[in-house]
Amino acid sequence: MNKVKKFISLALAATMVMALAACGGGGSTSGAASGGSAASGGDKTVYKITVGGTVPDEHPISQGMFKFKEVAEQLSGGQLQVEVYDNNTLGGSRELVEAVQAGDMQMCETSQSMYASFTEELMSVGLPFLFKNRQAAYAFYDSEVGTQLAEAIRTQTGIRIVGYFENGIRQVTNSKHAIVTPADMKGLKIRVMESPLYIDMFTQMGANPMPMSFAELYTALQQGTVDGQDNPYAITATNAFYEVQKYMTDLSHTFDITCFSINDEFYQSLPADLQKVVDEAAKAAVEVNRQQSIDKEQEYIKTIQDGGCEITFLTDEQRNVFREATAGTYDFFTKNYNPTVTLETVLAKADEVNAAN
Ligand code: EAX
Repeated sequence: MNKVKKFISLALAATMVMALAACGGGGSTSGAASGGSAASGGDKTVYKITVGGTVPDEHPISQGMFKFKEVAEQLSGGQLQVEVYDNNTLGGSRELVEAVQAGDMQMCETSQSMYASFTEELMSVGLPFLFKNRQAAYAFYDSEVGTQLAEAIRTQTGIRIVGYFENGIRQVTNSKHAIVTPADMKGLKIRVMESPLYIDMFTQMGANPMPMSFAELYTALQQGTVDGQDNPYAITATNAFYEVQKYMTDLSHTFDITCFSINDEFYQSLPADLQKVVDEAAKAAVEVNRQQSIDKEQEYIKTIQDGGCEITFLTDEQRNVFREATAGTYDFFTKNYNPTVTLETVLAKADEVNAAN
């Protein structure tokens, strides 16, 4: 309730700033661009951008968003004013995507899996063991297929993806025992993201998946409402899930992409030069996010281990047993979904980037 109220008052504040700026005919901020804004023709209207996120300040995704703020404000000479509210301050992933779609808020970051409630287009990228490593995944998203996916989402949802952040390679944790084979998953209540694909994947592995908002996850683990969860090292470390989980398995079942998104109507309403600033700032944000994700991985692993959570690193053969166990998730996808960016397109590109990386 509190969060909702806070969110509404923030959204209203953002609307008021825009309205005032529009009425005032610009020139209202001393930091307005000098000489750089060709397309806005000297119009110094200030646009406020509220960005909502799901992870703590120190996480590479939030660090990317802080970079976005810095670059966007600097390149726009203050015409873009960006406020970042990370760590679920404005709501969980679902609320954030809904608010951006409704235009109540301008931007957000959430896992791609959250888009399953809005469109089928991005679901296939959540299929198990699709990418060989993070470099292959980056190459996939930075290819024409990544662009096609973003375009399909934009036309279907009104949400424009301006950057593909690394959320990370997902690993499984639980409080009961080490997981080495799918048999070890039996009877474990594992919280999964609110996507039918993840529910199916964990069912195929033998677990009892429970979809739940990420915002409720720490408490659910602490209170034993669920036995386990899956998230990349970065999240398990920065959200301190190791405090309430004893075992982790480096399963690497998915590489999860986080969409850095903007309400498309808002984006289109910006003068062309400011649209370009948004694009450039998002690019800088993605660079920071990906570099930090790589640089800090070992540190996160150590934090988790030092925090008392034992990590099991699977051999390729052991991982292959999980790969075979979850092959049915591909059939589940084919039976239930028919996106315009077809599964064939996604799989062909995945094969290509896997071979090259
Ligand atoms: O956006 O829901 C999840 O487990 C995600 O990895 C998290 O929300 C980060």
